[in-house]
Amino acid sequence: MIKPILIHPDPRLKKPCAPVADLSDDLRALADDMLETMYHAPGIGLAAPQVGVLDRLIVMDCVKEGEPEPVVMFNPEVLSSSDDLNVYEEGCLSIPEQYADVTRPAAVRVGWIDMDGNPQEKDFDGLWATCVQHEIDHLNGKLFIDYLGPMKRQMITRKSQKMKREMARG
Ligand code: K1U
Ligand code: ZN
Repeated sequence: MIKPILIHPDPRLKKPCAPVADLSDDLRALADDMLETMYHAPGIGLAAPQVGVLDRLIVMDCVKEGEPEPVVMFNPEVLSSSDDLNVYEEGCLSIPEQYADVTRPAAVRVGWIDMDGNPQEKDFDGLWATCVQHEIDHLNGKLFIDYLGPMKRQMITRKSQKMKREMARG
């Protein structure tokens, strides 16, 4: 089922999310719904707070062409980060049509719990590294605009607020 995506500003996008204690069928169904919502948007990632659920769950698929590679992560954690940095012009499904350069570590090692409840660890680079950091930020109530200066952040917030009002009017 495709879920509505919250649009910034929304207090639920600023709250830290709770770790998932037990993997239930409801949480697995939520992960499936989030993947469907992400592909429909379309996007390359989605975090549970973006659909109003304050649990530590993200989904991603950064493959641009060919076979899809959906990834579901419960309780994802950055275990280590490279010293070298990468700049990418990021967007966010919760801040429609706004983009800005964000600098982040170019590569990260991430640990998480998979759909079967098994612990996983993997190194990510390129777009996958940017995306997984963006999604984990969502779980900590942080948006990509929080990396920008106050003027640019305020300008994007005003545009997003306007877009949100227009979308509500239909
Ligand atoms: O978390 C989100 O809001 C999803 C976001 C993820 C992201 C994008 C860019 C850099 C870091 C993280 C998006 O998916 S925005 C849409 C997007 O990037 C895209 C849409 C269609 C095709 C390709 C990319
Ligand atoms: Zn986002």
